[in-house]
Amino acid sequence: MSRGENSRRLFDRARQLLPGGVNSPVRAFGAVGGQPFFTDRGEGSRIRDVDGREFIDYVLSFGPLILGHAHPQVIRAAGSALERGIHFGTSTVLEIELAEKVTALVPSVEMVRCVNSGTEATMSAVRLARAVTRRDLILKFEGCYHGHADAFLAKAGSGLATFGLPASPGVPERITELTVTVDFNDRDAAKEAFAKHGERIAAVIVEPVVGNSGLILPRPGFLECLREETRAHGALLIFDEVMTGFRVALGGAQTRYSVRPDITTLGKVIGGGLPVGAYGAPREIMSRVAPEGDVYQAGTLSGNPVAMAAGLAQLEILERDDPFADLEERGRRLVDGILAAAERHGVPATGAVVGSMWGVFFREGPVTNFREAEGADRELFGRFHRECLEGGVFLPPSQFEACFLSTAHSDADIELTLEVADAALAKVAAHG
Ligand code: KE4
Repeated sequence: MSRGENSRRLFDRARQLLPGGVNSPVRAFGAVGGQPFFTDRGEGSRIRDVDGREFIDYVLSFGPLILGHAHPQVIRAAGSALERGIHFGTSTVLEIELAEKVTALVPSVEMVRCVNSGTEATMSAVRLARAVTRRDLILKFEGCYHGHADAFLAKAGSGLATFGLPASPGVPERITELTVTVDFNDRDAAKEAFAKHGERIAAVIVEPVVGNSGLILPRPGFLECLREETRAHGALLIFDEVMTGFRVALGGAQTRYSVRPDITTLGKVIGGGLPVGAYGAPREIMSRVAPEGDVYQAGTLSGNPVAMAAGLAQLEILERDDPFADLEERGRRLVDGILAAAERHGVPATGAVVGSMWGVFFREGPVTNFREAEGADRELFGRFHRECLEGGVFLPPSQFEACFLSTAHSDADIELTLEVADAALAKVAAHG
């Protein structure tokens, strides 16, 4: 197996031109160590790097590629759109067709606006919620990631339900003072935040299943509590389904958990791997968005026909096949197999599965919020990640990321992955 010389040389070149050598921080493998690799091509459940090494891929571009890499129907759809021109600065029928598919599949969404990233979707959803409610405060949850807009780069204040502090230089304190952060799955904390700030809260924004702390499932009643509290205090409930949309069920987490948000944000799967985000809501809310309404939001390449075609092709296949039960069964086999191996090798571990998302924490379980996720053994996760990579399995390069499955992952892929994970755990356990 090549030692990754070509990736090493490319990374050295990249670091001269791109901050950290990457266009998104997680790709630099800072959380797991080792040499980040450059991918040459992807096919089905696998990717091949520039040194010819092949990996079974559980990152899948951090969610979008639920049908695996280079699915023939997705490639054909995008290629056909491409041959007719890349973008026109006018509308195309593909934008209507994608909107029809999203509104048909996501129960709470009657109208939708496409943008170019999940961050654009969530920042636009917050602006819309502030306009509709004429309030400024946002309530979010520790460990939930909603993209890199200033409002979201807030960490919890000193006391419970106090105003946020900047989580990054360059984010003004007066912006994060408008963001209150409490623990995910903590109903009392959410209720206290409403008791303290209720009449000023424009919206709650939440990942209904957290995929950005590792995978953390909502406790029974938690999402219902957010629905009740927002309704009681005249705030809006935003489900950030950029990751969970079309990943945990065909209609997203709101279908799986039977809780209807006021605004839904989407991304990843709906672009088929091309840059697409979206936000949607009932007509009375979305009609406030320009040019029908007065809430401004725009984007040069929003609704790009090539991206619309790729996303539509994925959604049509998901709607036809509804593969989520099968994906969840494979995820369950993966997690159960890894946990059994961890037990055999004396490594504390806990895990979760929902739809096509799965995850393992190296600590005693369960993990119900970000603080508990932080208690996992991240150094051990880093060694496990590197050993799996050596064995031909690519996991997300951070303990705080969810793992993904695609319809292209075969039973043989699952079996091989469990063999690699067992060997990796034997090595990390021996390392002490
Ligand atoms: P983007 O702006 O990266 O397209 O989407 C932001 C976003 C919003 N909401 C949720 C729930 C998300 O998971 C994301 C982005 N997810 C990360 C994965 N942890 C993207 C990977 C990356 O940052 O490179």
